[in-house]
Amino acid sequence: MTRCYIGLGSNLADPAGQLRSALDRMAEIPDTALCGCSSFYASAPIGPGEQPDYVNAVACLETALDAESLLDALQAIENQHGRERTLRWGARTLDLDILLFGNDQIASQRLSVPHPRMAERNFVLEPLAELAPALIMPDGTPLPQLLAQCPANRLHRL
Ligand code: A4P
Ligand code: MG
Repeated sequence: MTRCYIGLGSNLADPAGQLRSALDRMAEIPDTALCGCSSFYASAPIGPGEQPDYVNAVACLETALDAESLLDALQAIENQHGRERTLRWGARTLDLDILLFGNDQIASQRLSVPHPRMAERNFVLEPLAELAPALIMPDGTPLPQLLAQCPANRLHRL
């Protein structure tokens, strides 16, 4: 089994409800167990134009799937939640990102893991630290060091 961390984000159509429903669906992914979820956080949007605030959280999964099969399952859940891919970093009903997949470092056509922008995003690092405060990144960097270096973006726990 591989322990992985999934970033959840939504800023459209009842964001907290989208996250709760996504967690229910994630608990049903085959050969996978949902082992925890952080608090939900409100965060200022990073991206183009005027957008509503996001609700963000991080969930922990234990899975026997490989990373691409897990991505397939997560993308199916995004699609069930009416996700439309129009503008990069545009507003969305549901975004599910694989932040970490065990200690793997993956650079394929479909996957970059660890998620390449997670170190700059307090809406990822703060909830991740709630679940795994002493986590060490695959490159050996301790999570508390990433948190200390992360730019401040408006964020509060809901
Ligand atoms: N992909 C590559 N690596 C991964 C990974 N580790 N996990 C590929 C998931 N997918 C990964 O994703 C585009 C493609 O990335 C996928 O087909 C997959 O093969 P997408 O979800 O369709 O597009 P996106 O999310 O708009 O693009 P991107 O670049 O992943 O965006 P980010 O970096 O996820 O940023 N502001 C706040 N406050 N909170 C947020 O949650 N999220 C974003 C999205 C922007 N601003 C935000 C937030
Ligand atoms: Mg995404």
